[in-house]
Amino acid sequence: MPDPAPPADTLLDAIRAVVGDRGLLTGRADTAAYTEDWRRLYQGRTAAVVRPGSTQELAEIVRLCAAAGTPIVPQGGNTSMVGGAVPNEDGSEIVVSLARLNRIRDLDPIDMTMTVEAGVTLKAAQLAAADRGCLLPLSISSEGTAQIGGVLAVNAGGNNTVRHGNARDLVLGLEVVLPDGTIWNGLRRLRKDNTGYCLRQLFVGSEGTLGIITAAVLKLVPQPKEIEAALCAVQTPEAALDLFTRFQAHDPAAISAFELMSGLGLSFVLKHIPGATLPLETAAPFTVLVELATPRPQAGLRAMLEQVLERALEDGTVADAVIAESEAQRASLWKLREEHSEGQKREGASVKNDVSVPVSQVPAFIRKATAACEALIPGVRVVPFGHMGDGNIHFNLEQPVDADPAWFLAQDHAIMDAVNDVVREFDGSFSAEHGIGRLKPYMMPDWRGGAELDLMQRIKAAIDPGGIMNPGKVLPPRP
Ligand code: 2HG
Ligand code: ZN
Repeated sequence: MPDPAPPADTLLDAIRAVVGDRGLLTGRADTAAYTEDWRRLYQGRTAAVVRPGSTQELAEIVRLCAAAGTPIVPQGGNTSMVGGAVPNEDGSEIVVSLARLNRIRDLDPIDMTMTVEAGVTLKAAQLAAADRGCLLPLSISSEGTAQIGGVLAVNAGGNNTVRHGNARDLVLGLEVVLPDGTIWNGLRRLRKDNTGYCLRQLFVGSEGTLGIITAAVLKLVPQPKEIEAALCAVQTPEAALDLFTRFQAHDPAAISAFELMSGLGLSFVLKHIPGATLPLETAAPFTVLVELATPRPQAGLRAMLEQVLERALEDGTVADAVIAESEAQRASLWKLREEHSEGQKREGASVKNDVSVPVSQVPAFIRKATAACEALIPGVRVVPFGHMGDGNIHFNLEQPVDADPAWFLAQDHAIMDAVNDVVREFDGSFSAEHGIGRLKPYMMPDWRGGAELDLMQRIKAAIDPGGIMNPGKVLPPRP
């Protein structure tokens, strides 16, 4: 069991000897930013934030903590939606920030791979790939802050899953510091490598509970030669699905994103985010942002987009549409989608449900879950949005106007349970891309109980027998 007492001064002295003064933050003012999540739902405490400058330094730190029984909370950009990267309140846990492991070790446009350290932001990795004529096909709203280590630790999904899969689909190799301080160097960049258990996939999605990812080999793809984006107003989620199937019928491989926004979510963005403007005549109950991309030159994407939209406008499936005429316009359409979390945050307190259902069931799910939540909390404002093309909807609930935010947040389990009951009816998942963190371990027995959870607990006990890696995250306490 990890030690619940604050780390001893002798441990902190030993850590300082490894990372130096610049690698160790101890004062409350210096550590504050690392102890709470961006929504301020969790406010933890820590005696120290360690910022190692190399994998070797990190391994030494982990060895020291393992010997002392001191728990470690690994942290990247601290953008977790589920409190996965913040320490608990008793001050016993040390935060390890990966931010200084920020080198791109290698990028090979022939192998189409890049080897990136954990602290590189996703945006920086994308730009480095683009610089060499490649695309790192993973895009999430927080990519300017989120770091590769955290992105892999939660198996982030994002906007391009419909085309390129989730983070785990892009990982060829990993370097990990294990809970006893051993460095596992699995940084292979092979497309084929059947050599026993696929260990890298065990760490991807484990949210720092089995070890700390320090570097990864990521797959790249050719940069698109044509990209087209359009914003389409629709009356219903059914119409959005209809539009999706029309693009699928033309060329499913060309759809790089198909994002849904509710009128309410969009109104929060327009109200709270400076510079956000709606290039459509009127706001609709739902809006789709569709993006098509292809690495083939002269593939005729624009013609295809126009053809599908003309037909949909004619038959009323789409009420209004605008096609981006420049990179700047495409970016401004994406801003409307990517600022949803921020717009919602500025509007008030919200309860988030990061769920997935089969794509074909998204409209029915939205209708049923909306009815369930409105019956549960009169006046609640339902804000479903997200990655419709892969079935991942952020079924978020905004506090009723004028309600007390604390009162509303105290209903979070009741709200999440009501939504999850509907998710279950549609054979969906209660956690699509944000992970389990601190928010959802209590759901695990219900959803993944029996053999599955038992196996997870046994894997955890085998790899981290001292229980020092990100305790309290992902897995519920053993009965
Ligand atoms: C997104 O898709 C993120 O923008 C955040 O996954 C979703 O705020 C949310 O619920
Ligand atoms: Zn998302």
